[in-house]
Amino acid sequence: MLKIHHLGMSRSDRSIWLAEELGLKYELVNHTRNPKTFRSPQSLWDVSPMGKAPVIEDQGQTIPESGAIVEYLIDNYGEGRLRPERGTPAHIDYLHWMHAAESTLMLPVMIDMLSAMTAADSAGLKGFCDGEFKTVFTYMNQLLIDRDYIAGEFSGADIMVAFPLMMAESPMFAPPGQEKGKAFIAYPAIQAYLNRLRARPAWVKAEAIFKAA
Ligand SMILES: N[C@@H](CCC(=O)N[C@@H](CS)C(=O)NCC(=O)O)C(=O)O
Repeated sequence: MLKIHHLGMSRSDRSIWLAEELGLKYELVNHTRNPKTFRSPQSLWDVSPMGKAPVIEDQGQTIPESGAIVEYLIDNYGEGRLRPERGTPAHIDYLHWMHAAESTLMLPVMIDMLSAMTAADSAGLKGFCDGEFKTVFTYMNQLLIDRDYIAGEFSGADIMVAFPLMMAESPMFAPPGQEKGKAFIAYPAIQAYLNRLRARPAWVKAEAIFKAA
């Protein structure tokens, strides 16, 4: 059976949410962060080559990296669901956002978070993050005025982009010109999109699972 290794407050939320969207049977294995360093415990290093969450085990294979896991589960168990048809513009959007989620979108979120956590903030870093937030949020907001989901229909790309967007909503962040915890006041289409995602039954179920873990 599919095994999902979960670390609290981590990208492994994506794997659980996707498994719920696809109606997959899986075993959840919980790992607890070191309370002082917030890093992975040895138990996760024992299964994950770089000690990172998420990681899954399926059919004798160990698969790390949340984007790879999302693509693997959809390719193998999606039966055509959660992925636009290849050769269509929607499929290009799907690939774009599947990969932008952990790069263009996640980079300023991570820098901002690490700056706050380590008190290593600087005007240069803040200027970089603010510019990146403005670029990516403005573009996403524009796209989401005309579509309900980031590649048209709901897909794995939404599961990927939701995580950094939800991180940016955290009270730790204050993207350009906004109060902390109110990241999307100036981007109402993104806010409406997050509300739509949070109303999905599979999200509601997954959120209860990873909060209880
Ligand atoms: N790009 C990777 C990032 C993996 C990653 O950094 N995971 C974090 C949790 S979100 C982690 O395992 N942190 C604990 C540690 O590095 O010790 C992915 O998307 O899977």
